[in-house]
Amino acid sequence: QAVFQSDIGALLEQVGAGKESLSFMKRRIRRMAAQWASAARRLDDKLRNHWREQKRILVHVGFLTEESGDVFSPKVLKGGPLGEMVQWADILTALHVLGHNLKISVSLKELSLGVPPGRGSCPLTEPLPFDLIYTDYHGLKQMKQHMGLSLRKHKCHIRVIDTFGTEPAYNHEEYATRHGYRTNWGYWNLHGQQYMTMFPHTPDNSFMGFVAEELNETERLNIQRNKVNNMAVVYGKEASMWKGKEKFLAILNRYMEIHGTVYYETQRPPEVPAFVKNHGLLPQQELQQLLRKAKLFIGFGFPYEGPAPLEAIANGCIFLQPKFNPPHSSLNHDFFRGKPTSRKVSSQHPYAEQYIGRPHVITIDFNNSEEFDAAIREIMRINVEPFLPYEYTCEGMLERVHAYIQNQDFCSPEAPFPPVNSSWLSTPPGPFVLLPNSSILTWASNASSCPSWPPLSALRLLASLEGQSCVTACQSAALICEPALYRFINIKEAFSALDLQCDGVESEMNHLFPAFSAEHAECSLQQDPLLFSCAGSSAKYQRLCPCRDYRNGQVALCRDCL
Ligand code: U2F
Repeated sequence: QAVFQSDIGALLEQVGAGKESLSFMKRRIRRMAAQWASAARRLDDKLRNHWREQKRILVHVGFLTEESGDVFSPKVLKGGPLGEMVQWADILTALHVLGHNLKISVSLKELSLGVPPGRGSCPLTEPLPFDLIYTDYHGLKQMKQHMGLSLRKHKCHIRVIDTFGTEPAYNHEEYATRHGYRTNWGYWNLHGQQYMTMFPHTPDNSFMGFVAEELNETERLNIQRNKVNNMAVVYGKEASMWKGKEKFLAILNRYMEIHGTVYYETQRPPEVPAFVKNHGLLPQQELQQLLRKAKLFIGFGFPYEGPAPLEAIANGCIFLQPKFNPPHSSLNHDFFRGKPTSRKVSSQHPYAEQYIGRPHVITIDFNNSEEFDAAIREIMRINVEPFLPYEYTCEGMLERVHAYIQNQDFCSPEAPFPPVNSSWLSTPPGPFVLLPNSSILTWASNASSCPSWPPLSALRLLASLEGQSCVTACQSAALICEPALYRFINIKEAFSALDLQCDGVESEMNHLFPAFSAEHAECSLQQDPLLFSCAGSSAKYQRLCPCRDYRNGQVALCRDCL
């Protein structure tokens, strides 16, 4: 059984040393230890009667290995990306605090150290001495090189930490190759939910996340007392992120004192105007202090989808950011080009825009100077409280990771795709039941004995509009698309339950299926479960969507998921 542990000594020792990235992660783990410990106590109380199995877990951080080139470590103190390091530090802490048996590897050499003595040099051969392996795309490549064929056998144990997400159409080797979805990141034929993202970008992947600092009552009061109404901090620790932003900075400078945390060597970078008070790159802790005083945290479009806006909002800032019209994506923007997703990024930080919103987050068209000017004046006028969504607190992350570890199963032969039991399809009452006053169908209770996570009781079936994805269709019913439940609705009875009359039923590999084509009165089922996908739409199809409810502040989990 896994027992919560709040002492982080053993974890720090395992993380090792010798790289700036590791030092950054260790500082973070130390700084947040007390917060994790109290979250663990709260979760322990909440889960009191749950048996939690202790897992043997290998964490292989591929992007930090020399063999992958490790471009991140040398930039830690120079304004390079820290988001990934923040996330890995938090993943390690969460797994440790949950009481699992961890092995950490940041080099190919260490990858071999996990082997019980006498089993050869690679730990990842038979029998696999781990229940779970957390890695990233770099690590996956390395394991393929070192495990050869056995990777295929063991890949159900793997979880890939993947910042921006991977959609099923890109993940499926044959489909990606045939339909132009091949990218350099690969087509690994994993289950979509084995990819774990930094934000809940797409329900096709699992949302791993990270944490931000939480405030106690005294800190909250102090923040309210010490807020400086005309103080702004610019989001962007690298000078290039400020390039071409003179116009906005000049407008902002009319109203507010502007602070920056831009890395520099000897002189102020030319991109940062003289009226900006530049502190240079700050240690995380000092950045938090600066954010506690500031009223506004302003983004100029890059970096995309990082942790800093959540930290700013958690410290009582308002986050002002540009809307992207048209949205940025791998189809039209260099940064996303070649990434295995066609997700449309509607602003610098869609999570902040869609999940948090006003008054904490204001998303506007920066090309409209009047709107920009008005937003700044509004920000100086309004008061906001510090805010952190539950899913980004330590307790929220522990709860989510716990639920994944105990329930997600991509290995059992009957999971994730057991055959549909024909008795559930019998009529009356049939597998689906219409909820009163609604067009959403729920699975009949006589099927609730079917083992599934999320449980079948959470399933709500609906048909999207033509041209609408299941992500959007479920959202518009205040639900979330749940790819793990597709297998239950990939049956012809689902069409009739929704009053969609099929002249013909076919089964094909297409990431939009199951779907209905009104023009041909044709019902199409999905042939390959790996292609079940919430993302994707076509004007030709109304898609069938398995939606579910979610917990307030914890979108990854349905109400009955714990
Ligand atoms: C994102 O990476 P970034 O590292 O650019 O993300 P940020 O939001 O800027 O912040 C990461 C952390 O850097 C810290 C801050 C955040 O936790 O507390 N920091 C700091 O310690 N000192 C400072 O002066 C300023 C910030 C994203 F996370 C990556 O996944 C993407 O690859 C990248 C590009 O889109 O953006």
